[in-house]
Amino acid sequence: MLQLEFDERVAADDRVEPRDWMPDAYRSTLIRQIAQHAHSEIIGMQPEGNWITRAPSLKRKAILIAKVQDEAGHGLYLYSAAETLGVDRDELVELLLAGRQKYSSIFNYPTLTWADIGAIGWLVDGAAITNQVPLCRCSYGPYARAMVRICKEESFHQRQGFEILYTLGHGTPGQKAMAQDAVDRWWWPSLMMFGPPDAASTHTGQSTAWKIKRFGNDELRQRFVDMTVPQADALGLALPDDGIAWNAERGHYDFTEPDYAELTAVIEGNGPCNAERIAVRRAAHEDGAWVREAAAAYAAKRAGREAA
Ligand code: BYC
Repeated sequence: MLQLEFDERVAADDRVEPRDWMPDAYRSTLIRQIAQHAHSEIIGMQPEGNWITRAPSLKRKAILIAKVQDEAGHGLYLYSAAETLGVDRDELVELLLAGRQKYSSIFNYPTLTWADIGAIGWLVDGAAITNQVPLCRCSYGPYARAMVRICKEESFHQRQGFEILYTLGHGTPGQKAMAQDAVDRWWWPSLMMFGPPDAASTHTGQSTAWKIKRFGNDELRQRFVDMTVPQADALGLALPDDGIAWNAERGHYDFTEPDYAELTAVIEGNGPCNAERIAVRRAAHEDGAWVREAAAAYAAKRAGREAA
């Protein structure tokens, strides 16, 4: 009976809310995906945060600080959405630090030059928007609602990345070369963000049936390529794939698939920056212990005052 109500709700595109009955596997796959997503936002602050002190002007610095703060905010909405499923944020952070929950592969690559900040905004946030706009229609209400605000902010992030690359691309030959180098390095990892091909994906079938994911990994990757190729033309930068060509029959751009063996290696912890990212996060968590203790002491004192 409960299962039937749940199935009907999903079939009717109604939202599942925290107090509604849901299958255990639906709950656990949501916790897995939302936690991974939250961890990605928080770890994702590192590659860009590394450039706050080196941004080339006060205006660029202020914009980058705002962007990195937005990512922290996204992490908080997502941890809150995960908590509505009965898990604790502390528990999720411990799982991340113990290497038992994942975060996006993309944040295990280094940011070598200022142009990387442009490439992250343009390509990484562009891929994120492509993946996340459909999540605004996810069957689980709190996740879907969190995604609405996140996507609005990601659109601004993508635009600022485009603008950085446009400026560099129309600057000196050295600046243009720096922009091209960043695009060359971030293109393939950005394609990998969408996950393995559907044929090799563990969760896509069930997650799309439950309307957690609205589309498979391959369809979203294709959408991203279709959106990005004309933008690269507008930037005057090349995408590092000779296989990109308009296919009139399919109505899409053909492109070369990324190296999925590299994706697997990065997911398994063997990317260029995996160890550094987790070490920095662990240190930040330990450094922040006094804030959590002070907040807990304040809450206990307040609760005591209210009870008196
Ligand atoms: N990286 O069956 P599949 C951002 C894992 S933050 C790492 O297709 P699923 C931003 C996958 O988890 C961007 N792991 O899985 C922040 C699974 O392993 P488990 C983050 C990956 O869940 C700051 C296994 O491989 N976005 O935008 O159906 C600055 C098999 O995959 C990856 C999100 O998290 C990967 N790339 O689909 C700027 C969006 N790909 O869990 C920007 C929400 C796959 O069985 N998440 N895996 O151990 C999703 O949409 C989906 O979870 C995915 C994967 C499409 C990522």
